[in-house]
Amino acid sequence: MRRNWWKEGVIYQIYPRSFFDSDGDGIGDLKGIIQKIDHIHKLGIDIIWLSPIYKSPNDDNGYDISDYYDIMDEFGKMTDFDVLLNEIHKRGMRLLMDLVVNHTSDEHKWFQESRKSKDNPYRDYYIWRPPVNGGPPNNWPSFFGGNAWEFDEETGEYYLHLFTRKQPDLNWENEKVREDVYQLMRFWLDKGIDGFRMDVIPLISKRLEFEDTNLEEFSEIIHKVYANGPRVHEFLKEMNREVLSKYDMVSIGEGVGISPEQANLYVGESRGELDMIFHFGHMFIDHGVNGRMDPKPYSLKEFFEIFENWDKALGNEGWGSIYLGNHDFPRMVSRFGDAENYWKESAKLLATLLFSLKGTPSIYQGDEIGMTNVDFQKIEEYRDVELLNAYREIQDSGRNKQAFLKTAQKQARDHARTPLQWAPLPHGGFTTGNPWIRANSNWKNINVAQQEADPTSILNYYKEIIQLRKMYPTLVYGDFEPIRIENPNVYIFDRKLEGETIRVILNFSSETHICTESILSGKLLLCNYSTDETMGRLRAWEARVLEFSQQ
Ligand code: TEU
Repeated sequence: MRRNWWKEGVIYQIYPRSFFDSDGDGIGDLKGIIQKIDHIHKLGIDIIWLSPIYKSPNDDNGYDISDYYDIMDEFGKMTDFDVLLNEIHKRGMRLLMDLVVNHTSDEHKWFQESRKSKDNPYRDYYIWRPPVNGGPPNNWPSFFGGNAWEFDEETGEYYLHLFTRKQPDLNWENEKVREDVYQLMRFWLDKGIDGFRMDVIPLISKRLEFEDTNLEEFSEIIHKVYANGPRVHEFLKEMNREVLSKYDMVSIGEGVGISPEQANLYVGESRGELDMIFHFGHMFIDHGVNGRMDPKPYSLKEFFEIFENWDKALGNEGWGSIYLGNHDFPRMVSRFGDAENYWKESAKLLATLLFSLKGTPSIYQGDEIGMTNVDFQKIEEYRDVELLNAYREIQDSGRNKQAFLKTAQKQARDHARTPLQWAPLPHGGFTTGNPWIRANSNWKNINVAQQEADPTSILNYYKEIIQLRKMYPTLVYGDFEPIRIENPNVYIFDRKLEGETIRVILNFSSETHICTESILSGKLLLCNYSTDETMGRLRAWEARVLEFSQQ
């Protein structure tokens, strides 16, 4: 398998709106990132993934782009971007931008033109269809509620929007669209960025018959109807030929809707398409038939098996990214750990999993200090269009709003979007103004400043385990070999490379576990408890990393 900087590096995702506000308007901005760049560098980060900063009306917080060639007003100017890129490169780090080209904003000039008339030169930049039986062309559901078609009075036709009605899908069948996309990619690559995270890229090729779907489960609809369309690989090969192959860069596909079996069609080294994939198996694990707001239980066995299936599927041919949180999901320590009873131990254990599985680790802003889900009590505190649309559907259908709000307290995307907590100051020191979204009330106890000063903090554990990963190529390139034991709450696996074995032992529970001596032998490299354990027991949420001498 080829060795690459993007396999050895660690990714840190910035959601600029909530990162740091430098001018007191309550919204994070580029100057704020510049001011805090050393927080990221000191963590040991190599690659920064920056969520969209392009001009946008923010219907979906920047994932609805109205001008790919300019910076969103609230975030600053292009000159600020140039300074940020230089500061990142000066520190030996790299920058990935978020490429959102499955759709644009309806305020993009292409769509403004497209909707003017059926013979407008931009008409075919988007997907228009006449009414069928006086209604939408089919029954496809939008990711964000309602039908995926919006009627436009001007020309009496519907346009497709898999997300909000302000995010019309681009028509990738039109080679002028593809050319314009490649052009904007070159613009940013020529400015010196180091790659793209490609938003919902498996959705760009549509099944043009636009037949009704009879599938119930939303994740099935994504997999079988929206993703992996007939020309998706043709388009990605063309993108690679026209753009990606001409730069020293990395391309990471947001792999929504891809199954393990399909992974290497996108990221196989010989495929000439993308380099890496963010897969969704574990992130959709508790999504019921109707998605995130219809949660279902799952077992740790299922959770671990997802990572094993993806590792097997990628093999030595492809490469994945390992993540447990981003701007679309609840906070990882609240979702997969025990934030109430074992906040510090479980946050560190999850970090140990994240940095020792095979694949490029990607951490999300605030997870390095164990930020938790937010304590919103009423719908007015939420900001996410996905949640607010769903709430409106609940209201219109007369369903139970309290039950919905209770589910939102576990499942909403806004949990990841509250202001990053920098200091024990109002709003966590994120802004001197009123934040666009309320800060978590626990900013006094959970913040960067406090944890920098505490050698046993989650922040300092992240620094240690990132350093460990850099010291041991076995943690990057080593084969991943799970070890089965009868206790379903304890996960053990080896990473093996050239005779060296690193063993990771994780107790995903508050129960003490008696480990057989052999499992625990080896040189202790890292443990998430500050006092060592001599009795061969694994304490609640204990993580241990051991090295076995060269065999
Ligand atoms: O996300 C697509 C996606 O799959 C997730 O949004 C998730 O499926 C969704 O939240 C359903 O629960 C990407 C971006 O990461 C997200 O922020 C955007 O809202 C979306 O695409 C549209 O651009």
